[in-house]
Amino acid sequence: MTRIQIIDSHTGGEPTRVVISGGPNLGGGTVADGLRILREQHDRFRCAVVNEPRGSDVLVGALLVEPSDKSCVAGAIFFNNVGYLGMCGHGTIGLIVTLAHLGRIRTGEHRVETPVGVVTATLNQDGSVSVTNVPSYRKAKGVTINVSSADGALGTARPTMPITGDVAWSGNWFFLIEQHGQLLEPGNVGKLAEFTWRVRQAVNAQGFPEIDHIELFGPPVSSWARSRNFVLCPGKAYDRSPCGTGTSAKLACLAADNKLDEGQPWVQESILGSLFTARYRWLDRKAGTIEPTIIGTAFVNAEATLLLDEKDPFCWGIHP
Ligand code: PYC
Repeated sequence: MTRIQIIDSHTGGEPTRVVISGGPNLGGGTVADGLRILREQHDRFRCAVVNEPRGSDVLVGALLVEPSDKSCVAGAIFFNNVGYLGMCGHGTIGLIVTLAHLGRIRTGEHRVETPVGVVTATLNQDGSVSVTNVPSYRKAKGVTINVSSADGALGTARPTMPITGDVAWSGNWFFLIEQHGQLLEPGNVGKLAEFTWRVRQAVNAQGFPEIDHIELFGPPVSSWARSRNFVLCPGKAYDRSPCGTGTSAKLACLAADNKLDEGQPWVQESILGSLFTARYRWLDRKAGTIEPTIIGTAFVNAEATLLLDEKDPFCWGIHP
């Protein structure tokens, strides 16, 4: 019987499962090397931790590993129901609150090594966490793709509609859309997931195979917020939080369009109404590269040990 010790939390409704012990040996190199070994040699571990019957499509895992950069308090590899993330904003907030829960860190600044670089997370006095993300930028503005329509008569070519968005990097790849004709309401998440999945297929097929997240924007409900979003994650689940990397990507686009000044707050509302406050500083104005900081709150909601019994036919999870 293999035992895996976990701590669950949620950040604005989006769950994070931190694996604190029982993970595979990843060789002791950089966290980027560790991700490669985990993906190539131990992918069933990812599946066992986050997929059914122990998890669900929406769960994001964070495997705590030894950082190669000794200025870091921890290394983290983030993963989901279908694969791995470069960075995860809500997951880093959950990880920091989990480390504090374990008594491993106190309030103040902590560095975390991720596969795409070191991020800085500050556990604030009020319990919130500020995450300064990896350098972020907009790669392409106003990209128009042809998205197939949901319905089409059987046996006929499906009609398509043009959708325009921006492509940005913020630790993951995003396609960000302002004009989409969709209602961003919790009761509409099924339709939104279906629409954004078709967008993802189109944008991947039409020149951007690397894009793994699709983000829609609309008017907020909260008077504090500047915008509401809906973010489709790579495995078809939607982000319950405003998405840390998605909000970073939004800031990169706002900065590039001169729509938000350096240091000014941007409050991003999720489809559920949870909020992140974000700011950026320019790293290279000419190249359009920013350093985003996202502030959010997480709550620990479970401490558990996962049991992996090889006799169990679903010991290594149910593959989607
Ligand atoms: O907060 O960056 C994020 C994130 C990515 C996927 C789910 N959450």
